[in-house]
Order: sequence, then C-alpha cells, then structure tokens
Amino acid sequence: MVVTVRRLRTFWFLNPMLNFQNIRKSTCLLVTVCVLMSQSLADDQEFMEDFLKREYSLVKPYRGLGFSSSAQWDLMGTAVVTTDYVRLTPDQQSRQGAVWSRIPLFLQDWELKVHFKISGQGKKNFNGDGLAIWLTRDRMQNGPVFGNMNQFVGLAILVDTYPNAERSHDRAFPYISVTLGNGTSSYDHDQDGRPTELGGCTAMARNTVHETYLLVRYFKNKLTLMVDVDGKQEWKECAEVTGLRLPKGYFFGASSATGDLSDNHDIISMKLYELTVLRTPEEEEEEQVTIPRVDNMEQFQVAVEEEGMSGVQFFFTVLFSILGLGVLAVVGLMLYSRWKDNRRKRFY
Ligand SMILES: [Ca+2]
Repeated sequence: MVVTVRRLRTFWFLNPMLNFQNIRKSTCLLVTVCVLMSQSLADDQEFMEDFLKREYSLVKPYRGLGFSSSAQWDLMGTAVVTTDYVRLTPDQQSRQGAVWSRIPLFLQDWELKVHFKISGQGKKNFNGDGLAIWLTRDRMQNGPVFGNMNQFVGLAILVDTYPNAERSHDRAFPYISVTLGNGTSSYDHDQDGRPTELGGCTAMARNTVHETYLLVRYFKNKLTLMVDVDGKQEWKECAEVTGLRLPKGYFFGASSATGDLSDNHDIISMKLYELTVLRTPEEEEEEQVTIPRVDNMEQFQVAVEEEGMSGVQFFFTVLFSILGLGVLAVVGLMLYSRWKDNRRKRFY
C-alpha cells in the first residue's frame, strides 16, 4: 500500500485546486482515482509489491562471508571477499571461483537484481570468459560452465564475454543469455551456448565507467531478463521466456572462470525481492514440476526419465495378461461351441 499512499500525495500536490473545494467530494474522487490507478498499476505489472528478502540476498558488508559458519553464503575456489565486492576471479589465467547461497529458495514469484563488474587489462575480445548467475538444484560444484558443473539442473544467466564460435557475426560480445539445464543437455562453449539458449542480448558490460546491473524477474511462470549497463539508470529488456516452470528448493549462486584469457569478475550485490502476485484459484493449484522445463519446448521435456517397471510389477503384469488371455480364450470357445450347437440344431 506504500505505492498507493505515495501516489495519493503526488496527486494532491499536482492538483492544488482540490485543497479548496469540497473536501468530501475530493476525497471521494481521490479514493476512486487511487483505486483505478492501483488497479491499472496492478494490470501493468501484475504484482503489487516487492520485499527485499535478506536471507537470499548478498549485500555489503558481506557479514561473515568466507569464514563464519553462520553466513548465508559460501565462497568457493578463487573467490575472495573485500569490503566492496566479492571477486570471483582475478584478472589472471585459469582461475575459477563462485559464491553460493546456503538457503534453498521456496518463493514462488521473485526478482533478482545483480550488481556486477567485469574489468581487465585485455583488449576487447582478448578477455574471458565471463560470469554466470545460477538458480540450480546443486550448489558448490566445479566444472567447465563458467566455473560450475556441466549438465546442471536449473536456470543460468550467462554473461559471456568471449566469442568462441567462429561464426559470431550474428551477435556482439559480451552477450547475456538465459539458459535452462535439465540434467542431460550440455553447455556448448564452442557455440557460445546457442543450442541451449532461450533468449539473450548483447550488453556492453565490460570495462565501463558506470555501474552494471542485470535483473531477473520470475512470476506466473514468466521469466524476464533485463539489463542496465549504459549508465542511464533504466532497464532494457533482454529476453523473455513464458511457460517456464522451475522447481522449488534450488540455490542461488554466481560463478566465473578464466582460461587463457582473463578478467576480474566481481559481484557487488545480489538482491532478491519477493513479489506479491494476485492469483486465480486455478493458478494456485498449478502442478509442481521436479525438473525445469519450458511449455511447448520439447528439448526441455525429454529429461524426465520414464520409470521402468520393477520386477514384481513386471511379474504381475505378465500374470494378469496370461490370465486375461485365458479367460478370453475360454469365453471364445464357449461362444463357438454354442454357435456350433445352434447350427447343428438348425440342420435337424
Ligand atoms: Ca564464450
């Protein structure tokens, strides 16, 4: 309701005339306008309010991070914490670092705002490899995908700063993309992840003088990725994925890796907001998935393995099939003999 109060005040100042006229009338008018405005606001955004959830957020002064067992995040690999940022990798070759939340996410609708910085000595396209923001089933894993495991299960936002693919004329780098892992699909570095990508955009987010942010909004199974890297303090839409179903209980993380080429990859903050969303009863009763998937996208639906029959199930299936066939055969024989009898009788 904070929104409504603020709007009410703004409206009042914009219309001094209202101060002098019939107060009751203007109050009525204001209330109506406010209701209409908040209604249209709700229609526009489809959520009413957001709340910062500290337990899922990584913010300065990063209390206890890296040494306290009570910290809500863990460091891994080359990641170090300073007063101003968490450095996942320094601008040196072959480093790998990550920071992972310890608390599984059980919120239904949320928004993650990431303040990050990528900087280094290398000239453009002689730097790498980028960083990734994760919401995955597994945490604290080593691997080849921007410092995390391959065949991951969950969501990845990849900030790819190095064009590996030879044919990279279709896009400029750094390129930010949304990728979904179902546990079987592999990330293909040689193609800069094109086969598993759900959407993305170019974002000049390296060696900038201004701050760089990305925002992931997920509500009602729709994911929107936005970036703010031009120093204009405004969000630009980068990708949108509808019908995306994410299981609950996954972990937020950020990771990075350098190879022959390097950069400083820093996370300044990851702020998680819970979104309050109005739902219809049908929407409330939506099925919960166990493997992430996107509606109408088959490559993300094959992952659920068909459970094979157990030995006992198989035995009873065969047994009942044989019994069933036996009964059918007996009935068939009875019908046949009766038909034969009738036929014989007709001849007499
Ligand atoms: Ca790449």
